[in-house]
Amino acid sequence: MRPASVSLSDYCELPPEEMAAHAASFYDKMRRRRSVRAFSDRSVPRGVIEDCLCTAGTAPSGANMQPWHFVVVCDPEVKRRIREAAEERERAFYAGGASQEWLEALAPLETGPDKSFLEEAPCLIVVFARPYSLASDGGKIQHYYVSRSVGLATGLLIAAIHNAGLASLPYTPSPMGFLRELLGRPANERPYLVLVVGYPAPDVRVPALDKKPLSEIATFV
Ligand code: IYR
Repeated sequence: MRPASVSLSDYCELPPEEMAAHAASFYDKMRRRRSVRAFSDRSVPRGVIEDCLCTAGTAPSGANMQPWHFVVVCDPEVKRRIREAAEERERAFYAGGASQEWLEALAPLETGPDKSFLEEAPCLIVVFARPYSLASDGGKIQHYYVSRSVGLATGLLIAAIHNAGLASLPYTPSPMGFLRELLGRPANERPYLVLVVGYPAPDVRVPALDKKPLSEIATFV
């Protein structure tokens, strides 16, 4: 039998200067992360992706239900089908499905219906949320705070991919229900986001965007 609780033996306190150095160097690493929309076709090591997914799986979740599932797509034919279906939806989005206000907000990103990165990138990690799971007797087990939990896991995944020296793009076709059918996923899974992963294309450019300063994103009480 597993014990109900164990000691916090993995916790490691750092002396204040080391703590400050760790915090600063992690920030320095993370502030260099950029979403890219053009990838090289070089393949990525499967073991690296597996470790990054394990990192994602360490995320906290409502009642520790871990309501996520990650489908890693490297097969060129499946990537082609995802691109085709996504571009069909994007054409409708850019041709009037999206409000004028939304399109104006997107303008600085210079996005459009062409999603060639879905085929170029070596690896698409399709993140699914599981609102419930099924017990062995077929009964539904409710999950809690599902989208918050999956968001936390996805954030860790993005950080892990960046930490490994790979680039990513969080991509959300709208609507994205087609991913469930296309990937043959069960009824208790909802597509959440596609994380496009690979090496950036050699000549890639990214929008000149700034992050808000600390004074705008935080208030100390
Ligand atoms: N899914 C579209 C639109 C889009 C929406 C948001 I919010 C973005 O931050 C970026 C794009 C697309 O990928 O083009």
